Amino acid sequence: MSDLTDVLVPDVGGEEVEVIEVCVAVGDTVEVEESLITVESDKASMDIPAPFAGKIAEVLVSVGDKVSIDKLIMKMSTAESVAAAPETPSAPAPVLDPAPVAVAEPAVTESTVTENTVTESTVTENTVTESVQVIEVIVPDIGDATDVDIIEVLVTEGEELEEEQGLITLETDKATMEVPAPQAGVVKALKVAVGDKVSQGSLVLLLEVVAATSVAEKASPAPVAEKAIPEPTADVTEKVAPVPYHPSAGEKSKTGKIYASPAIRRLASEFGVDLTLVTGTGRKGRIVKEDVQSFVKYELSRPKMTPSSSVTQGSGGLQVLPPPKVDFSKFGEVEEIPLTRIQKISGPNLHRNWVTIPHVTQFDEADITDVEAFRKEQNAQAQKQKSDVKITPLVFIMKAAASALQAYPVFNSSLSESGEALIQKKYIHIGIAVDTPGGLVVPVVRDVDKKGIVALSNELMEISKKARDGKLKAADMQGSCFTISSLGGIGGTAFTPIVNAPDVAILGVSKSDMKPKWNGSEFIPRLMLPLSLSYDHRVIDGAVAARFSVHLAGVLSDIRRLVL
Ligand code: CAO
Repeated sequence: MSDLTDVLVPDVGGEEVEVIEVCVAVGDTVEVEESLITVESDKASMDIPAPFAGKIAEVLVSVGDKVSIDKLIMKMSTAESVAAAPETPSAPAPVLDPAPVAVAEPAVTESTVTENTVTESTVTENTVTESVQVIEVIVPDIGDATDVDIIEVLVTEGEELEEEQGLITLETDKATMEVPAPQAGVVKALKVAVGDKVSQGSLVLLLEVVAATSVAEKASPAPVAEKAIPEPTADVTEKVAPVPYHPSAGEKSKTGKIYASPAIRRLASEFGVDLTLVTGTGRKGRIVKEDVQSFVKYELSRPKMTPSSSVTQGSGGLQVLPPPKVDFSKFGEVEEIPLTRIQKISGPNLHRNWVTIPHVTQFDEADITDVEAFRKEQNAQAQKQKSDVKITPLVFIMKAAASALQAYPVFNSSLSESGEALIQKKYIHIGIAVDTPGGLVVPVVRDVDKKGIVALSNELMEISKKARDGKLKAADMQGSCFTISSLGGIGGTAFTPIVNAPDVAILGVSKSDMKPKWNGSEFIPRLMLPLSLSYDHRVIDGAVAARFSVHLAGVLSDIRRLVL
């Protein structure tokens, strides 16, 4: 057919590339430079744009095809070419990202562009002429407002603009609005600055635009210094809120591929946006600039919630930086080991507790010399009686904690959901942190205040075994009022445990150590147990925490108070 022009793949670097998107369909009308297909090599993705404005007559490639230079991809027609054009293959210049590739560009010899003049440029195809024009962009109808402040100039001289890209932001006492580019082009001269006052008709800038015209159109010269009046993008009667991004807006690509031009990919990479998370609102789910912008706005304003970060604070609240991306293999051999199921569950909980509870840790020591002597005696007797019961320091600490919880009930409370009341518990159930091969779990020993040392020792042995065998049920880990994390069997002098919400406090226990203590006349050796009491400072005051700690240490130091 004589009215159709072949569209060929331009020089894409001498290699075969894959078609990852066909952006048009038969019957579509396209503008010059509008993307026809997007191709991707292992180095770059690039758009193959329309060499002229026209209609798509045939599409000869599909997604997944491999193409290279001079491959016929489409046939196009223009209204003008129907009458005048001989068929000549066209090789449009692709838009490349990131590395430019030599392209067989149509020769464009741009002549001087001056303000308010029209300059003709080259014939690029046998059928199409491109003319470079400079147009004046003026402030559109902005209602009754006059002398409106420019609060932002969004472009610079020489900048290449897309159609509808914001140029300036105006602010009246009623509204803010953006004046967008009426068409794509290059800013030749900016005529305004921040702080200027403008009204309808004020000159904003001179924009150099390229217009495709047919040979026939060329005969009648384009008007000198066209005035381009953009539509303002905001209602002037109201302050405009930022465009909210809605994750379900637009279409997701059905193939799972990202449909975005190199310019959009570049923009996304500048902002660190993962395009797989962006929903495209363009044709066939194509991601356009506004999609990236609204995604960024949405991400900045929304509460953060990721598998490793359970922080959920409202807008303007806590923001958590993403972890740094490091390729460790650059520095030596590595192996990726998945987190255990327990770690995946407990990690986000620990993180939430760490960042949402204002922690304070009170350190203290308890003299357990007498208790330790008693414990050893009990264990020796049990051995003689061939009993399996083994008493560790932990059960005494549990009993002492139960006594302190009774003496200072605020430690035996939880904040209500509203955060405006305390739920005071009348029972004393204590969670015990147990180290298992799969990770940390916290089974709960109930009614600690009502149980004796031997019963508690049995129960502790039982739940520790169940925990290590992975046999704990969900109910075994619910209902704690207070938690104890004992690292005393391992070592260390102190640590700062994380409060186990909804508890309001946790006791960390480190390894006891024999220390010289002054008894008023001499130093005597005493076995001292380090205690680290972390508490939620929203609920517990420092003075109460110190008293709780002193009470706890006092009970642990006095065997009579413990067994009573
Ligand atoms: N000071 C000195 N010795 C201590 C001690 C202390 N504070 N606490 C325990 N010991 C001794 C015990 O007496 C025992 O010694 P013997 O075998 O000579 O009698 C030995 O250390 C081992 O005790 P244990 O750890 O088996 O028993 P436990 O009752 O003290 O603790 C349990 C039980 C389940 C709490 C513990 O095994 C455990 O898992 N601790 C780790 C908790 C944890 O990981 N916390 C961190 C949470 S944050 O990540």
